[in-house]
Amino acid sequence: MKRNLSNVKTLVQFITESQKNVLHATGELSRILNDIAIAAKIINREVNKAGLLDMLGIEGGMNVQDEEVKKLDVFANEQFISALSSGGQCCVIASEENDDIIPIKKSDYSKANYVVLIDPLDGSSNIDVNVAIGSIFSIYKRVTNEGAGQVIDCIQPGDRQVAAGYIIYGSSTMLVYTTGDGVNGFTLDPSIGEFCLSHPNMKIPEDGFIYSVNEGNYVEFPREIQEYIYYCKTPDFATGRPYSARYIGSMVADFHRNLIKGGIFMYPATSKHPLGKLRLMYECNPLAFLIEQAGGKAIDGEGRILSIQPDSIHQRTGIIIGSKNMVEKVEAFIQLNLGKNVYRIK
Ligand code: AHM
Ligand code: MG
Repeated sequence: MKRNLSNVKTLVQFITESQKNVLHATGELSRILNDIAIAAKIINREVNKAGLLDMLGIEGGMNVQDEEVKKLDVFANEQFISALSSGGQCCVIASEENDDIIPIKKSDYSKANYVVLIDPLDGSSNIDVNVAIGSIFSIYKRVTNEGAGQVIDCIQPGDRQVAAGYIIYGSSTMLVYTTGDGVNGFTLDPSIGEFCLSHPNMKIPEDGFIYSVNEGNYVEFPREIQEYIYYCKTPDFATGRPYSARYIGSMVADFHRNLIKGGIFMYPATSKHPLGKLRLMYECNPLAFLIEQAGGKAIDGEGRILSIQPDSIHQRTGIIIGSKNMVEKVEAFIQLNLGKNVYRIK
């Protein structure tokens, strides 16, 4: 069936209309979201032709055109930094790819009220096998008053995010985001080069039938996670068990599937990663904001992800995120094991 273009709402139109509903909106956040979308389209183009252009090579090598090869994650990082630096709304960027914060030095800071944290290309081990990967972003208001942003602007608890989202480069490319008023998904229409509203007001089913975890780490998991995994596999007609196991190894892709179908994603602390593997500021907080806005839950094993007070930009955490009733079931297993001398999630 042919789509009637008059019924299509682009991301730019949606952002502009949403801004009109916010009293005293200045357009600064809208500009940042639009800049992120532009960077995402450029990254999408390179992701799509990665195999053709030898973009998979080692950074610093040469491609067939004798151009310097940049790995895609380095390329994606540069695109986001460049897009966010040029607008004048962002006072500092923190990226999973950079050890230190990236303060934005502009002569006019009057509108640089925002802080953006990015995981430019998550799941990058999946690039060279043509499996879905993603970019994740998280936006805060600055806490310092003026000048270039500082670390303190970046290490705010997740519940202070003003917007968050991700781009998934999959069988189609989607941008999904929230500004704290629900979650909306936009699919990139390559024929017009625009993200178009395709998944309005996304809600995760309260119950799900999919669990996503790297079960290869099973013996290293805390007792409660082992017990929950056993529960997932145990047949029970009333609750639809056994559940299906699905694990891509790209958090954005696992999250996106679970958001649409219902499910739970877990990356608990292990003996190899005693503080968890995934990054609080770049991966867990933004996805936790999205899941709560979609009606789900995200915990670290002791409490809500969004309530964690971070102490460094690259902090790691365990995470259990997804359908409300599934996460609450894990919480029940945690309660059962409280006080027992077992290896804890945190
Ligand atoms: P990355 O930021 O280096 O790409 O690592 C994060 C990724 C997540 O996307 C994914 O969920 C996880 O690492 C997979 O890790 P593992 O291979 O240990 O299961
Ligand atoms: Mg990552």
